[in-house]
Amino acid sequence: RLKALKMQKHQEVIKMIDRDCIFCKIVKKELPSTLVFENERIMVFKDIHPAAPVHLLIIPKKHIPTLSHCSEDDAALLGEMMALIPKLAREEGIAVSGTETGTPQGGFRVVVNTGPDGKQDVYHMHIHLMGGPRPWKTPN
Ligand code: DGP
Repeated sequence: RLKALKMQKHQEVIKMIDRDCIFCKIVKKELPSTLVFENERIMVFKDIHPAAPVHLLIIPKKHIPTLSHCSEDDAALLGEMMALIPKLAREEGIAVSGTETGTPQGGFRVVVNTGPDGKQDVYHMHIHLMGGPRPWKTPN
């Protein structure tokens, strides 16, 4: 029964896939990516054009075009994506340390480019996690 339920969920996810979306193809593993984390709802992989020493993309498996298309119904998914960041940051060696002593070190930026004015290029919603020692490439 649990297996049937899981299959049904899987079918629902598949139905939501946009055939021409490159990130959907990464989700389906039709395109390769350097995978960092995956569960039933989320994938994390390395950006092919890194703007910082560490540059990861955190994406929902279901096709959501932009953050502007999200609603309260997506709060749990967005929260789960955001809550992954501290763990990813520790694993990638970019977590903030030293706040207790007054000399913080490390750190990162979290960016969600949204729509043309937000300079979004790939219309499958994603969170950029960028970090590592400066300097970085200048952002647009
Ligand atoms: P944005 O401009 O916010 O839509 O960012 C899209 C990012 O996705 C950009 O930094 C480059 C990255 N990207 C585009 N195509 C691919 C791909 O096929 N694989 C990977 N790993 N990253 C990609």
